[in-house]
Amino acid sequence: MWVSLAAIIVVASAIGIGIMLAISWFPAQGSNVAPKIDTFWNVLIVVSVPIFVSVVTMMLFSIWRWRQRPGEEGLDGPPIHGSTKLEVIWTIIPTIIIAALSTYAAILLLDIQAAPAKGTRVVNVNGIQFAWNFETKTDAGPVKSNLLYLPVNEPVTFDIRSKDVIHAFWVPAFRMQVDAVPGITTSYSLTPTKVGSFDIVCAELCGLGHAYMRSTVTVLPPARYKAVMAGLAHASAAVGGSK
Ligand SMILES: [Cu+2]
Repeated sequence: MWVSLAAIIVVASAIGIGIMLAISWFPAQGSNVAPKIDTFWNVLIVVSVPIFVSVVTMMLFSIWRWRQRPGEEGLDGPPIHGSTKLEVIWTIIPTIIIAALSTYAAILLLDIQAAPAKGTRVVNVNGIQFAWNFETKTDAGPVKSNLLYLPVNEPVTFDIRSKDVIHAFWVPAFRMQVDAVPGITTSYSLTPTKVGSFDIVCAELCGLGHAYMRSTVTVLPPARYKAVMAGLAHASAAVGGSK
């Protein structure tokens, strides 16, 4: 009986892991951080699916095997006084799993939060109910815009601020997210690795217009980026000058 149960758990876990890994959970990887985050996610799947399958299998088996049959309504099971051995096992195994995953997560976090190299491009990200705006310095002058542009394969640091309530600056394709908190500057750095347009989303419920607090980041080849930024710098200067 225990052998068949173990076999069911092994087979169902393998199927479950296969299905979960086959699902594409996230948008295309758009930054150097994305593969690391996705690998971490896959590790979590491989570790957690067998636990889920084991618990559900044992629960269903117990319900079936030790269910109350007609005529047993008044009966009670034999008294149980606990099992030290079992309790030690079910404390130690989860402790090891949690400690290992936490260590992996901490190492990964330190890695993706490593200080940016000096001279890294800085984009000031400002959250406001209910929009994002972006400020950056370029060779052609300062640029202010509601759409974000970045050159591909060049590291960038986002300095994130809020003018009112707490927002969160999230580009799902980049995988990174941090709160925009009034009064302080939060930041993260990454390198966009894929040319294209990606969603920017506010990931912190910030009021009635939260769902509309979206923008787009367009990652461009460096030469194209330069041309676009020159045009925007011109426009920004014109707007500034007309005040
Ligand atoms: Cu918001």
